[in-house]
Order: sequence, then C-alpha cells, then structure tokens
Amino acid sequence: MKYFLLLLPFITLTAFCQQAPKPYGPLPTKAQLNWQETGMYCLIHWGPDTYTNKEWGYGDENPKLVNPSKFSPMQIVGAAKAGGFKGIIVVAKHHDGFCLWPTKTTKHNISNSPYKDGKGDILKEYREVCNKLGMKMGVYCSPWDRNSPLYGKPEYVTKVYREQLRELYANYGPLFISWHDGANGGDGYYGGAKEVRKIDRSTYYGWDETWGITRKMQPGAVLFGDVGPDVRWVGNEKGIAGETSWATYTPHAPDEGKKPGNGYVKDYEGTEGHRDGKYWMPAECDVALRPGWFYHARQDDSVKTPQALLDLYYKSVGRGACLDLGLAPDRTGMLNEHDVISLKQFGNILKETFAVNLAKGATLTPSNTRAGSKATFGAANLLDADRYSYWATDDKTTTPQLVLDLHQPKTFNVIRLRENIKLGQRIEEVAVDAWQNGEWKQIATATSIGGNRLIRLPQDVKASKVRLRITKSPVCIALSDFGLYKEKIYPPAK
Ligand code: FUL
Repeated sequence: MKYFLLLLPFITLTAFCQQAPKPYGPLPTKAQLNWQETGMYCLIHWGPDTYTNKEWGYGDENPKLVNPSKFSPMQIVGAAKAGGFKGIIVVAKHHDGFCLWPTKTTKHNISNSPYKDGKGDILKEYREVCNKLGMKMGVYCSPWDRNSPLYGKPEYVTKVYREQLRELYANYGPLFISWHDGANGGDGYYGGAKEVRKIDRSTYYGWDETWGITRKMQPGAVLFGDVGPDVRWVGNEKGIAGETSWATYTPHAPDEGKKPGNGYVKDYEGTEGHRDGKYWMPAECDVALRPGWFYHARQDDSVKTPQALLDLYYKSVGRGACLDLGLAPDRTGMLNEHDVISLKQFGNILKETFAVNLAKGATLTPSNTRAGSKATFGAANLLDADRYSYWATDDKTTTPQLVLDLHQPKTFNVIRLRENIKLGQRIEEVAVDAWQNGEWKQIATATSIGGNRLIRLPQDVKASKVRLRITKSPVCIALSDFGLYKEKIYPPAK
C-alpha cells in the first residue's frame, strides 16, 4: 500500500500524458462523419424531362407523359452499388415541380400519371431497394418550383415546399443527406401565369426554419447547399475538388454580396475551402455520368469511361471530398447498358486497386509516439481498418516522421493518408520518400489530408522502405491511415 501511494503521482502523471490530443478547429458532427464515410453516392434524375428531352422543365408538362414501361430501382441502385457507390439521392422533385411520390401538396405528381394506374410511388420503391441492397438514401427536393401557382409567395414556402420536405422525411427515411440545389427563380408556368418570378434566395425560403425541419425529422442527415450548412458545393459541376481542399469553411456575410445559406459562392472558395474556416463544411463534388443530368438518347455514346470516373475519384474522394455522380435512367425507367457497364468496370478497378494495402506487415519506426504509448497512439493504428484509431505524437512534436520497412521490394503507385477527423483537420503538408539506390528519394508531397487523401503517383515506385514526413502542422498529429496500393490502369486518364 505504502509503495502504491508513493507511485501514485507517477501513475497519475502517466495517465495524464496519455490523454488524447486536444481537438483542433471545428469538428464534424455524427451526420457529417457518416457522410464522409459514405465517400461516393449517386444523384438520380428522372421525371418529365426524361420524356420531353429537356434539362429544365417549364412546369407545364402533362403528368401523363411519365410512363415507364419497366422501372427497375433494383437495376439502377444495383448498378450504383456495383460501381462502389454507397448511397443514392433521389431527385424527388426537380425544378418542373413534378413530384415522384403521391404528395398531398400538389396534383402535379406521380399519382396522376399512368404509372401503376396512378398508384405508383417511386420514392417508396427506391427506399425498399436501398434497404435490400444496404445502400443509403437521400432526397433532393427542388426549392424552385416552376409549376406551383404559389411560387414567389410566402405560402409556397410554408404550405408547399416545407410540407413536401415533411412528407419526404416522414415516409422515406432514414436519410443520410437532404440536398438543396441552388438554382432558384426565373421564368416558369406557375399555374398558368407564365411569367418571371424572382425571389431573394437567401431569405425567401427561411432556411433556418426550413432546415430546422430536417434537423428534427432526420437528425442523421447532412444538409447540402451551395454554402452548407453541413456540406458545401465544390463550386463546379465537373466533380473536381481543389488539389488543396479544406473541410473547413467560413461563409461570407450577406453584405459582401455572397450570402450564407444557399447563396452565391465564388468558385475557388468552394473548391479549396478555408484553412481556418469557422465551420466544418466539407465539399461535395457533383458531376453527371453523361453530359446532362437527365437522359437524352443522343448522349448514349458520351457516357464517361471507367478511366474518366477513376480520374474524378482521385480528384474528389482523393482530396477529402465526396463524389456525387449523376445517373439518368431512360424512358423505360432503367439505366442504359452503356452506363451500367461503365459503372461496373469503374467499381472493379476500385475494388482491385484497394484490395491490398502493401504497407501491411511493415515494421514501423515512428520518430515519436504520444506519451510513448504504443498501445494507444502507436503507428500500428495506421494499418488497421479503423478510420478513427490513430498514431499521435506528443503536443510539441508537430513534424514527425515514420519509416516503414516493407521487408521486400513492393511496387505501388497510390498512397493513401487519412486523419482521425474526430480531432479536426490538423496536418497541412506531408512528403513521402522511397529508399532507392541506398538513399531516400522524395516521391510525393501533399497538402490538406482530412478524411481522405489519395496521391496518385505519375509512375510505379518499387521500394522496400518508405518514409512519411509530416512537414507542416500547427499541432501534434492524429493520423489514422497510411496505405500503399497498386493501380493497374496506366497511364492515368487525362
Ligand atoms: C442544379 C440543377 O439546376 C440541375 O438541373 C441539376 O439538378 C443539378 C444537380 O443541380 O442546381
């Protein structure tokens, strides 16, 4: 007992030293962590535009047009799954105002189409298939409604738009995302008025109250908008995040003409984010598999190739963002064969590339381990499958190094790094070296890491020893993943 009392201060001191690093900057919520883990999902556009061959319906389309002969959510969601996507977002209502579910808010909906004799519910069918396939589901309900006679008046927001969100949230959850597009106001049918209706998109929809509905009814869903609040638009529809892409962001004040909420965002700001941004608001990269969001037969030969998708994968998911790929089922209600094949081949490449982490089994020699505690903060945590177990250093050690002895020469061309983002985005710069001809040779550098960073090397590297150097970080590190992979597709698509 006496000895125990003597040791007590040391025991307490050790326990204190082993405390986890203090979080840095804004942190992700549970819903944002779930979104980050999703990585890739598809945005499905299908409705009157599919039948009129348009991208933006005017709002006067006859519901009778919407008549798929063999709508198959199983084929569509199954193709997304084969592509490695983990979820879908259904465009439940596009700008033309046509609702794919039997809403009580307007007659302009699927129950007035011939589909299933007016008893159809596209959202319900997607929900059932997502459940069966273990895919996540989200919804896109366009705020701009070119059909509604009330659009532009306060009643549209309170009696139509918010009600539609409530119906979607109540009947088709659990949802992982609620997607709010930024195209708002302009000319339209508006119940026959056929005029231009302008709204102030930062105030008209009363976003605080509208998004309050999401928070209450779908707490697991992130809110996507041009400028968040949970996930920001990357600023282009090419599917490309900045080479440096911070998960943090500060929306501009309204008096700068760039409004928080669903307002204007300058391209490069969404693309790169802000290093010292006030909010955790990572980027989503949306891009369509075809040139258009909706199906057009003339685009059957312009479906992105698996190699092009792979390139986008590295430029979105590989830069800490998520990839949101647009799928466009045709008039029968299925994806064209071209799309299915491309998705499948893309999925196969991903599966093959990331099946084996060539760093597994390496002997790890870090220059520092937090409190010397290998068990808790050891570099071995980099090689398990857990995104949140991590290698951490002492508070004062912000530029540590790690040598990985692979024991035999291994050939790789992709490097993966991840931080434990539960402790924020910490690292600013890294470098990787390979041991070649008796010396270290720098083979890569990268900036922002965050939830995921993939470095695609310009050529294969063969080495038996690799070194990771953290070259810039304002605080000690909390790195969760280090991977070396071999991708067979070479040279990378331009
Ligand atoms: C935009 C819309 O205007 C496009 O039609 C498409 O739905 C895209 C994903 O979002 O805001």
